[in-house]
Amino acid sequence: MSMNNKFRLCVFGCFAVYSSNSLGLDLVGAVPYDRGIAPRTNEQREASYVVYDVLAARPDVNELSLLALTNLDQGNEWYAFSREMFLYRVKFSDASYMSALSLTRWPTEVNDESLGAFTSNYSGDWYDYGLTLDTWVDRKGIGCLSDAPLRYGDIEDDGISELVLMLGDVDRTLDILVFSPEQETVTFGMRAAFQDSFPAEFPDKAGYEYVSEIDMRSPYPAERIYAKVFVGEFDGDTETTNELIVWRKRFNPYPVGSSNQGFYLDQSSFEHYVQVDEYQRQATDQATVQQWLASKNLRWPDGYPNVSECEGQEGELIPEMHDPLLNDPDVLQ
Ligand SMILES: [Ca+2]
Ligand SMILES: [Ca+2]
Repeated sequence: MSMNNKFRLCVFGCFAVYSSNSLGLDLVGAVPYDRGIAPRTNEQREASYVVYDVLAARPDVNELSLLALTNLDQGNEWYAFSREMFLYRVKFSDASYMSALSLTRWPTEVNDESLGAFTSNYSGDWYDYGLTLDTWVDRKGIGCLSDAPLRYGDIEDDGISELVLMLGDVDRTLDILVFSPEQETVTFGMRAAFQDSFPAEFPDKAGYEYVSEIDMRSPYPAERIYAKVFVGEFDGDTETTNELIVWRKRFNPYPVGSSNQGFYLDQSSFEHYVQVDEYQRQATDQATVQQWLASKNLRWPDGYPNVSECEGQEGELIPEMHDPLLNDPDVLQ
């Protein structure tokens, strides 16, 4: 992530530039497998055919589920991402298959018990909370970020590019994964959003104006959980150059009969990560981490993801993550 207050995205090889008043990851979209509609260079076009043919020749690959590919604008190795959550690596020069990685949620986040309330629901395991990529016509992904699921960029400005995956199960979840080609592994992952919130059909019976999708008449209250990531030097230790702060918020609905409408902030979390091989959570206490953000005047809207890519909404703050209905002064400008 650069500090130049620019948000740059190139979803279809088009290098659109969105200005933003906040920090943003400088990411470029991969070349989509869209039958050649989006503009691309001759090299990208040729590589898309070569990679497709290499993968189609393998019985263990469903080439029809390929979504996008990139070589991170350098070199001979191309990465192709499939809807089935595989990241394939193919060498262009001799059309050779190199590897496949089945992507999962980041174990460091999943296994951190202190984050359970921020990354999953409590109303039962009624759908898969793994990685899913799904968009419906009437339920676009959060900020429409998962419309361009494979991107790349140098997130820490350390001269080495990473792949960044934006994976959403319609508007229920948004997971962000960082894959290091150098280390051949996922180095960071974050459940940026978990939403399960619908207006109750029978609020008096449910006890809440907003309830879980599991059953509109059920007593399960809605859940809205968001996370933002900040990149920079925070701890004053020049040995640790690649640092991340993750700021999470969990919102619960007010009960029926409350004088307030909408949601209230139930819990927050401030985590400090330092890259060793992958990013590792530090023991830094949360008040200190919160103070680091405050001392740099970094606010909730500054954290990534922040800017919507939905049609007609481009460059605006993602509405769900900055919603007045959350009754939280942090999430507003
Ligand atoms: Ca980097
Ligand atoms: Ca440091």
